[in-house]
Amino acid sequence: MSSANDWLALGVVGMTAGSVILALIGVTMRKEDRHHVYLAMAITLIAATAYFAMLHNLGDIVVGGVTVQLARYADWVITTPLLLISLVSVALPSGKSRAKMSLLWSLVGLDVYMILTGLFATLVDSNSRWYWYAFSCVALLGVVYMLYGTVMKESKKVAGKKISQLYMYLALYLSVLWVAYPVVWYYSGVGANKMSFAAENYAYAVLDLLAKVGFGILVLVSVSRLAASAKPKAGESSVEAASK
Ligand code: RET
Repeated sequence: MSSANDWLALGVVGMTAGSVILALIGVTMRKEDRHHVYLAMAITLIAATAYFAMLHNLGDIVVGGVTVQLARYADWVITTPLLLISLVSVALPSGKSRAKMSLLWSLVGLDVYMILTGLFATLVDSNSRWYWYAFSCVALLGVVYMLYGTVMKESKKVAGKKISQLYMYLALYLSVLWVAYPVVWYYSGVGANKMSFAAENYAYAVLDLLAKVGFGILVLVSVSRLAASAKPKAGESSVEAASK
């Protein structure tokens, strides 16, 4: 395996197989917890179609001699907010946190800004691209800061130790992976151009699979464990039960 198309095909197969795995875990879960499954599957199914588009060069454009895959940014602008919603739905049980919606929308706003400024950095064919890159990186730092600061504080306050600890592990997993994206971008053809197109596609495919399928499995398995230990009542979600 070495060409970009091989890695894009891996993306299609991995995201599709990942969706099936998430569904299989999902059928073993309580119906009160299934919203976690639908969100996780929406993320992997959207990515599967984005990889399908990229495999067929749909949305590919050339900027300064370098191929840019617009389908990647279309995928990210939809799925990264969904990933944040998935994370926050573990941190803050609904009905308990008054701050939940404003925290969520601030995170989503910052995140969309991060992807759009990253897209501008990719489209601008001059050195000013590095300003857009810097704006995007600052937004990523803002997202990470909010996850460890405001959201963590609120989670400790309304959801207790068990949930806020689980949230911390999930946030750590997510942020370590997310920080690797600008590093790949930096070395790729649109950045410092020290990486081949195939290597760029390999790196993004591996990161995307870990950030979407890996993260989804982690969330579903964690919520299933809560269901076993927290003894939720009928109609009550396991996160809610565990946050008493
Ligand atoms: C770009 C380039 C500009 C600088 C920054 C970036 C960040 C991208 C991120 C993407 C995350 C994608 C995920 C996909 C899931 O599968 C746009 C690469 C900061 C953080 C999690």
